[in-house]
Amino acid sequence: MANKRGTAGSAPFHECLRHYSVLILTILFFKLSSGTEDDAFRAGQSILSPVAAASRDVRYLLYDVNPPVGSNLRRDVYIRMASLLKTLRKNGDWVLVLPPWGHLYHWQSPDIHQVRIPWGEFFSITSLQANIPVIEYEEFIAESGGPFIDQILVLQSYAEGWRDGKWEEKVDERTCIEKLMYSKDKQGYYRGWFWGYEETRALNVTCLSAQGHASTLAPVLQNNLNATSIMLDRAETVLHDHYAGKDYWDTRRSMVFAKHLRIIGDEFRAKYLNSTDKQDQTPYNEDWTQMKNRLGIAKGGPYLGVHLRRKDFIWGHREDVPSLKAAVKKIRSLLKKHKLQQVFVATDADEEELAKLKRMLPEMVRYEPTWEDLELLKDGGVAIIDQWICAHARYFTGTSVSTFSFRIHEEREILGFDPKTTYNRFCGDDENECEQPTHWKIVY
Ligand SMILES: Nc1nc2c(ncn2[C@@H]2O[C@H](COP(=O)(O)OP(=O)(O)OP(=O)(O)O)[C@@H](O)[C@H]2O)c(=O)[nH]1
Ligand SMILES: *[C@@H]1O[C@H](CO)[C@@H](O)[C@H](O)[C@H]1NC(C)=O
Ligand SMILES: *[C@@H]1O[C@H](CO)[C@@H](O)[C@H](O)[C@H]1NC(C)=O
Ligand SMILES: *[C@@H]1O[C@H](CO)[C@@H](O)[C@H](O)[C@H]1NC(C)=O
Repeated sequence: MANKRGTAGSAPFHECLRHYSVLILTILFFKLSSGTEDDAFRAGQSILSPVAAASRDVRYLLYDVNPPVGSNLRRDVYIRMASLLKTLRKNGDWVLVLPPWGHLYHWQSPDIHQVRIPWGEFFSITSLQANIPVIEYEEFIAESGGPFIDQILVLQSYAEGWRDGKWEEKVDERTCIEKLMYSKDKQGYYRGWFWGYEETRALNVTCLSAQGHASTLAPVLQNNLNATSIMLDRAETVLHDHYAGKDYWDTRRSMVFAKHLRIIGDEFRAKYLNSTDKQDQTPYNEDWTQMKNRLGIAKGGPYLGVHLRRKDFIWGHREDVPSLKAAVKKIRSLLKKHKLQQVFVATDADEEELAKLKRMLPEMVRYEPTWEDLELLKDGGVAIIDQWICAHARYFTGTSVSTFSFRIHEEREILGFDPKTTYNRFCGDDENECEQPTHWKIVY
């Protein structure tokens, strides 16, 4: 299933190139071959793909992040890698391989299989491809000749820190500071965590100290001519080329949620929140390149959207996160202020806190999937549906420095909401200066 979906979404960017190579090869083959058409066909099948791939000279960029990194920060790292890929493509035919989802700390629903999840389950692959050429990992295995990665570069900081406290951009091959998460097998290949694909091996692993923007890595990758496929591990180490610039927003806009998740979110809005794009003035274009909603045009559905991040955010006793009681008080005051009757709550609260919240705020609306829905959508899909519904609310308030809330801000920016209705957060009970989130204005 996963494989089929991935293959169906093959990159239009390199598709024409590939056809071009096939054409040349076919011509070449018929020139050289003196056999019958049947022979030619059979022989052609066996020689075509490796030669075609070689003639195309494609190079693959793979990446992964530190395992504890949550899904919403992973979405941010994708944007950094997309920038790097754009830089690399100025000098070669590079393709980004999407790291399968899975094994995430926060995805705790029991008894459901949550590894080797292709990006197509959460995002629209054709939308991503309208920004940069991307392929799913299984497509990479199929077209690159097997589950082998030529070179892994583990990104790390500099052992000596910043010299003289002066920050500069630099990249150097260095000995590994931490113990490698990869080990050699009997054949001399490197084994490790490759998104749950146990048969994947790497031919070489080295460490790279890097400090700076993603694109500072480009020369290192370009000059490593022996490696067709290069994986950057700990990719979160490098910074955005230009945070919130045009390139950032182009990539962010291309990260369109998978259609089935948007449909479920829209049906929920219509059924429980009296919210439709037409009434709410939140027109959506399937083609993100054609979507440009002026800020302020979106009205949003007649409900308050809330993201209430709990779990580890309260275990650490952070002073910028409210108690449930204070959060409910704030919700009630916002409902009154904005003359809204309904509140949609997205939260990762545990059973105990959820029961408490239900007692204090019995009228709240939540998206609660059945077990069957959950098995199909996974924790990642449910989180996206929560975000989608929050993104369509007339007024939204989130949790301080939660990347989950940040991604909702961006979605609302894309939909064209007045920033006043978006960049809001709960304050901690005893927080003196409750600084509100920054408005990162969309750039087209
Ligand atoms: N369905 C749902 N899941 C949530 C919600 N809030 C948090 N989660 C889950 O918890 C994870 C939170 O981690 P992140 O996505 O990284 O966002 P974050 O809030 O910045 O958390 P950290 O990265 O741990 O600092 C999400 O990916 C979800 O899996 C919510 O409101 N609804
Ligand atoms: C491994 O990669 C490093 C860095 O690119 C290179 O110097 C070294 O020769 C490679 N080793 C092998 C066995 O290919
Ligand atoms: C690339 O491979 C060739 C032959 O396999 C080898 O001689 C050369 O040292 C390699 N270069 C690098 C940078 O690893
Ligand atoms: C739904 O919203 C529309 C206007 O947006 C309103 O006319 C209608 O009465 C609402 N329906 C309910 C059931 O609240």
